[in-house]
Amino acid sequence: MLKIAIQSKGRLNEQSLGLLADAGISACSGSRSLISRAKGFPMEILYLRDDDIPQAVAMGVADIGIVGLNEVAEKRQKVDEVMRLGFGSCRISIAVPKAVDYDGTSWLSGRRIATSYPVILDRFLKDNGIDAEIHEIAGSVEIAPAVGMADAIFDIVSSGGTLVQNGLREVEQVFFSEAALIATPGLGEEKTAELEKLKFRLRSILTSRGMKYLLMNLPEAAINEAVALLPGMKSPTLLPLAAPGWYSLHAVVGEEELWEKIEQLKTIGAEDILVLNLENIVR
Ligand code: PRT
Ligand code: ZN
Repeated sequence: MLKIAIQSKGRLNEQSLGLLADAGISACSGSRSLISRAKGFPMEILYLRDDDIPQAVAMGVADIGIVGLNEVAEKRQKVDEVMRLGFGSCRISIAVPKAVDYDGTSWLSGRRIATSYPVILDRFLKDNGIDAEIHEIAGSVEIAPAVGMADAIFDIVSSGGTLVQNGLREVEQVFFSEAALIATPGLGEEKTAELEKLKFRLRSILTSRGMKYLLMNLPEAAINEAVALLPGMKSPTLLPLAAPGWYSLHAVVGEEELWEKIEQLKTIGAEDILVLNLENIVR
């Protein structure tokens, strides 16, 4: 039976459990203990700090895990990256006090940089031939320049709000991260087969996220134009309505183009347009 490690609490916990739930896999209620048996898939769920997940998976304590790629890169453990999961997106960047006249990476030479990601920072500095002092701290990295502990920081940025609040400016985006499914290298035959089943479910969920199901009534004369606007997965579905000369048209559309398509469809005569959430796309 597969054992999956997920973050016990923190930013990735809810979305990891949400993704599993969408795939029909739920954690047994009330079990926020270290380990629980899942329902809906033969799997055990191990709750860990995110820092510990790469090592747990590398050692085979857990067969698979959901964790940020930043932790995978920082911990330098041997794990396979199975699938990117599209949430927990962030970057690790160098930021300096707003007033600093930053003129490129050479400014960093001889400076002190505070971070919780010394390994990724060290690689960036070496790649750029910069000799700077890495000051490793566990948390509240963003206050280090204000209290005189560092000249710059290297920390996770998402919206950028925390940097602004602390009078800092992002100057180098170094590492781009998102949550990923990782696995112990060389899983046995049985576990590899179980992982394939899990990947199949997750792929269908991830494909359907960001897609909407559109339904509308359409006059016969507008069919050709509507089909050209909505290529769909093969082509849109057309069903005749009881009213002569009218059809019901169904199609799947990406969220980012949804409103543009709706406006175009209205222009060619579509009426009563319904937009529905898509739960799953199985291919
Ligand atoms: O207790 P445990 O060790 O498990 O958790 P943790 O406190 O180490 O990590 P947690 O829960 O904060 O983050 C888990 C993972 O979420 C990270 O490793 C990243 O992969 C991902 N992630 C995505 C983020 C962010 N976005 C994020 N914004 N992790 C941290 N932040 C913090 C950042 O450190 C900074 O303080 O949010 C602040 C910046 O956010 P903005 O939006 O103001 O720029
Ligand atoms: Zn952590």
